[in-house]
Amino acid sequence: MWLKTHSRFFRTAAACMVLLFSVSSLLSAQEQNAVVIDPADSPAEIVRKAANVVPSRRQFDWQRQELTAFLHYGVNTYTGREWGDGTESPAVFRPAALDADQWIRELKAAGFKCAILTCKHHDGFCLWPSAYTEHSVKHAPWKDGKGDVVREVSDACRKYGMSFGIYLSPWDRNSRLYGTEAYNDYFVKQLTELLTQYGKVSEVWFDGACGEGANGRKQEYDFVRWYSLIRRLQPDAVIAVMGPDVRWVGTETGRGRETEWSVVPKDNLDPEAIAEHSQKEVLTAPVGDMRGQDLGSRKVIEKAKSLVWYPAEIDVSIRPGWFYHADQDSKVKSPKELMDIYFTSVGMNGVLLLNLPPDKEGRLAKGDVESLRGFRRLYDTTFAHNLLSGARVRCRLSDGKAGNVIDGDYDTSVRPELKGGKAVFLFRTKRPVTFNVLSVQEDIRRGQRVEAFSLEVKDAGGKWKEVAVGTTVGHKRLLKFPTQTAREVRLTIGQARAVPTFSEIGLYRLVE
Ligand code: FUL
Repeated sequence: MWLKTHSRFFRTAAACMVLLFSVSSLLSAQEQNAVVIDPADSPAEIVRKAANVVPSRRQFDWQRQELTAFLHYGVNTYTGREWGDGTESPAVFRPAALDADQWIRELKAAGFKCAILTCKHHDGFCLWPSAYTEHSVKHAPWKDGKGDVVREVSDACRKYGMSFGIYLSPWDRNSRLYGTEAYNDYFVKQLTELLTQYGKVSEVWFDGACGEGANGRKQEYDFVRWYSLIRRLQPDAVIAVMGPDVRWVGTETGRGRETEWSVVPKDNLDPEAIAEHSQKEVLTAPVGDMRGQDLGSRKVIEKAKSLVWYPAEIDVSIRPGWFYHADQDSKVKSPKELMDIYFTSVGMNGVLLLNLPPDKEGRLAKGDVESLRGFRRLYDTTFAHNLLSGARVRCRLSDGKAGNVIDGDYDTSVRPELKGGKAVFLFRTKRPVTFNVLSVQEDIRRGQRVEAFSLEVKDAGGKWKEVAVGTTVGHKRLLKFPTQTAREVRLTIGQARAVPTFSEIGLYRLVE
């Protein structure tokens, strides 16, 4: 089923691609998240350019959230399907005790920063009373047709200080307009409702699926128009997946890449457009298959025509399906599995988008809530205290104070001096510490630069022993290794594209 989803995603994404356009919203010089590669650029110049591509403000804010949630909810919750066909009667939508407050309260308590609701999935049923279709909650028995799930979720997000995001499926198997130019107008009207009537929206998630509509026709999506509408109405919102700001990691397993570059080639960018509007943002829809293992190595960027900051989002469901199915109650991922996913998503320079599907009653099911709470307990026990805090830190620095990397504050950082392309941080703790996790964070506002690093501990005989190696770091890289006890550890940056800026370095103990 999921493989099918993937292949459909890419077949249809390819068919629905939009090439390029530029909009006039200004980026400051420091916020340049795209660069043109000149055919005459030497490999060293290309590496230098890559090292200086940085996230836009909205991409940076998005990345710092680390944990975001998906809420798949709609007629499928009641029909037991994953993809509705658009013929479902609104009468099936009858939650007995819809409690959006509970969804958001639990997510907040688990450390999540944003919730993205499927306002409309492929079946076309709208969870808000859209003025432009009858296929919505306004014809559902729930609250006598006066209900609005989007309102309840966005209000709850505001109440708990969470960001709110929308999933609006371009593929609509209900609308009779689908497959005609009028559908793009319809989509713009629906987007406008969602972007203007529910307060701040921080993420807009576009799926690549572009199947046939009720009349057997396919739609050519007007992504260009949608993007510019979003930029105008919600300029801080990132546009994800079939969007220019956030890239789909390429799996739905919760696993990113060991080597995850946020700076990748985007060859559909028009170099002239970037050069001409060098202070302006250039937007594109994603092109091609970005599921490969190597998206941004030196070998790959050398062949690029342009490079952009395009970070990975890792979407995965807490259950086998995206929507709630009672027969999957025994297949909810355990706290340990969620913790593993944290390591392979956030810990691999990505943002986790974990799906929690509300059940037929309209609540997060007991098992899901228990797992979520268990995950949080495990997270807190592991990461509450950096075992390096209070340690003596030695490093040849070009900027900042060495202690900045262990002060728990992402905003204070250091830049080591690179000697022969390498840098070493030496930590000496007051007492021996026992750990099995290394956490390293670059301040990505200064670019993503580390290409290789390793961790060594000094053993009882005074010998250095390597315990972990990694490649890229980016916003966060977590490495697990066999438990060590030591007082002296050293982190070596073996290769970097330019002088990296480190925000935080930590050692932790994960008890599984
Ligand atoms: C896919 C959709 O087809 C699934 O139903 C789900 O919404 C997932 C997040 O994206 O492409």
